[in-house]
Amino acid sequence: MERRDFFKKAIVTAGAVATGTSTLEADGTVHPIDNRKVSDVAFPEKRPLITYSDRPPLLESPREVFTSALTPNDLFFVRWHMPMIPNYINPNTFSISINGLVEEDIHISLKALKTEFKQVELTAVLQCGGNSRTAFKPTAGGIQWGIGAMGCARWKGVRLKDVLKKAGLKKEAVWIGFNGEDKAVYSETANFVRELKLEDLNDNIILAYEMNGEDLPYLNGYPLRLIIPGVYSDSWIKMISNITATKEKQQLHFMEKAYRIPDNECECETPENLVKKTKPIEEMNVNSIIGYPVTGTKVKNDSSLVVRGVAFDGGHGIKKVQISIDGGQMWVDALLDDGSEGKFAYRAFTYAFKPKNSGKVTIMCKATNKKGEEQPFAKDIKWNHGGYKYNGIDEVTVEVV
Ligand SMILES: Nc1nc2c(c(=O)[nH]1)N[C@H]1C(S)=C(S)[C@@H](COP(=O)(O)O)O[C@H]1N2
Ligand SMILES: [Mo]
Repeated sequence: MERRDFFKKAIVTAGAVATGTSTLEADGTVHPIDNRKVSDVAFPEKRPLITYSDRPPLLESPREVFTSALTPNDLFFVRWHMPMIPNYINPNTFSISINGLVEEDIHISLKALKTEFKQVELTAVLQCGGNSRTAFKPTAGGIQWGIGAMGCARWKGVRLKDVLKKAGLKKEAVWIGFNGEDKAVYSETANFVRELKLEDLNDNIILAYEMNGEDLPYLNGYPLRLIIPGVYSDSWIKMISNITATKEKQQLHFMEKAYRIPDNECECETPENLVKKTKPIEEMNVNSIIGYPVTGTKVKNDSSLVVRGVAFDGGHGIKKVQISIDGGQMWVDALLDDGSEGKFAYRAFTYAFKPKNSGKVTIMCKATNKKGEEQPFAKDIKWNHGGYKYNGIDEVTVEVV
């Protein structure tokens, strides 16, 4: 499909897509980080999602999505920084350029990427560093995401390493910069450019053109994006058009100012005492989310309720997920899926029980990874000004009737 006039189409299809998806509508019952509703309108290739902005598109997946190890493309969250996103990409002429400290400046077409390089596939969680930011008190700067600025997909593409090899990196190259097709409105404003240190390059970093067996959705970076398993997605450049090798670190707004946390043991600070020395957010910490039931669900007394959710970390692997229905005093192991999607993927979990009393019951889930790291209680989460890396124990409250 040629993505012609993408945003024009958005306006036409919006109304049509919105009807018939009522199962995903939030019920409006309030949980501190769970009180938002899906929009009445949808973007092309997307079902209605929680919408923070339509230019640039900022769309969050509702909680109900997190019951399986793979997130459907049309329910996958969307985050762009720049309002100027091309509304037309021609896959027949699209190419990516590689320049800077390379033997030869080259362009590689999408077709050449798909046919002349080794194709690889892996499953990985894509999570914004600011996921669940709204749980930080006092309010931290940035989009007030609930729990749904994340998703997990099977990505297919080529190794970044192989593409760089084709251009021939010069010995002096230390940094690799990535630029997408999106642009700031004013030329003085920084574009969304990110860098990787060459020494951090590994076989799992890929340029992907497929997501869950289909072309990337336009809003998730069609036709090509970077995948860096295990780390927060701020460097997973979408609609990638250029790769530049340099010796010196470029002084980039989105590297030096944004997406950084205090460089101290607790990675924390207070609004009164902001920490000057900062570091990039990088590796994802251990986390888990309940997808079903959602807060406000009515469940029958003494009949079986199956709690479902997902757990993940930065690639060490999930050891266990535990459930508590007594406010976090007693914890019982949930059942984990077989883990066949690999160490960078969600582990889906289930836990069945029969509520024994009517009234409100709060269900909590807590993941522990193979390094022994476990999620802290929400009240013990330490603050940082950007509201990054939240991984407090998740909870939903149901009504037993
Ligand atoms: N070109 C481009 N790539 C980008 C961004 C962007 O603004 N422009 N945002 C990054 C951030 S911060 C996130 S969280 C992810 C979001 O990916 P998604 O929209 O596919 O969910 O894309 C990353 N890649
Ligand atoms: Mo992000």
